[in-house]
Amino acid sequence: MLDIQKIRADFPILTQKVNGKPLVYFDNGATSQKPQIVIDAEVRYYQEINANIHRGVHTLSQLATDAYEASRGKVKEHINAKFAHEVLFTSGTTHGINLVTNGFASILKPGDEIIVSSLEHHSNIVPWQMLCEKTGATLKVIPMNEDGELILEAFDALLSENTKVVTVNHISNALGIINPIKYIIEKAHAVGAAVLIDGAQAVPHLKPNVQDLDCDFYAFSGHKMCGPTGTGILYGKEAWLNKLPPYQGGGEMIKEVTFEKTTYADLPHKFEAGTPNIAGGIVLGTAIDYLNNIGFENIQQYENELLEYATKQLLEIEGLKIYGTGKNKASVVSFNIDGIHPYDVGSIIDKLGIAVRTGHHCAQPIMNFFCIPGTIRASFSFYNTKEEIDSMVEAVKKAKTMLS
Ligand code: 7TS
Repeated sequence: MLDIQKIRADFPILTQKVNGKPLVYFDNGATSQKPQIVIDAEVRYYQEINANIHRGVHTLSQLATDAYEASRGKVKEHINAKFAHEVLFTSGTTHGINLVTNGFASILKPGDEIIVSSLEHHSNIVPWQMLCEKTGATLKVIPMNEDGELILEAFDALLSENTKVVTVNHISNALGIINPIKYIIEKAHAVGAAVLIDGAQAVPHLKPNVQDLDCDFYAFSGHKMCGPTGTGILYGKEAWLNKLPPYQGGGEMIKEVTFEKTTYADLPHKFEAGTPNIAGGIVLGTAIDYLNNIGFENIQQYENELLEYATKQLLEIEGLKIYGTGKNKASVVSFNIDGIHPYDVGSIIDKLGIAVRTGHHCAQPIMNFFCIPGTIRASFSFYNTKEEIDSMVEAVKKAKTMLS
């Protein structure tokens, strides 16, 4: 059992008032809040060891380098990667995906096929479309059903020897559906395709085990898991990272530079050109420790309770429809009220201190599928409470009355 009040005390922002009302923060899918320990670690880095990494013999540079590499090691353990050099620091999921699509530009050719799912965030659609434009490869889409679940028979039918890459999110940001990625990875590998999993929405809720999943790439953002913005990780299997060309050229990613020829550094540095977000990378490790101390099993169990409670309370509102009714879900509720624009509900409940996201959630194809302009999305974290859900439900009822 989690002591939620004790956990909430770790998050200074949660005591804020917004528009004169206690903040109810249900926009965790967009970014999570940060515990004091993470904020302190960021300050401490600049107060005590700020220096550039991997380049100085001086003590501070060594301390900063050690802390940065220790954090890489922590991430390696956390996701159960085989080697620390399979863990690349990025600025976030978007960066990680673009690093991979850029690499595949030199591998794919016309006639090759890339399979994405209909549940993707734009950042796992657009880079693949750009890659298709560059290479002449074709994009195929796994369809979904009315519950927001991927249709696996249709996925099976899309697979062929032309399939070179399959990419899906672990958890859908717009609907909260947890995808059967193990099945997808196995099937994709059977035709020799590489698999990238977009784990942006998964890592706040669960601990991915990349070796057990056997995915080729797993991308996520630090800011959605209590870490700083501008941090992220791309896990890639060693063989793939060796095969892909570098993403950006610059300092730190080279072995030797002459005007005739440059040779590239070994992993992971080959993909880490320039001065990275050093503080962020270090503090991401602090955030991971924080979450592991709470325990992902505890987090999941509690968030499931919140999900069930919110779903039940919201469905008591007449005319309210939830999108993403599949069985396997994370703590996200996406909904609309009959005849009312989601933006109007979002604006009114914001005045009551309640932060939800409204709109297409960077997943326009999902909205097109349901023929809606967007949804109201409440995404819960382990620091949220049932009382906060009650406040949201009351606020939504008020908004409904005002707008009907
Ligand atoms: N993939 C998924 C599944 C996401 O939910 C997001 C961000 C991204 C990729 C991109 O992550 P970034 O850190 O590189 O921006 N999702 C959301 C969201 O649902 N609301 O705001 C951002």
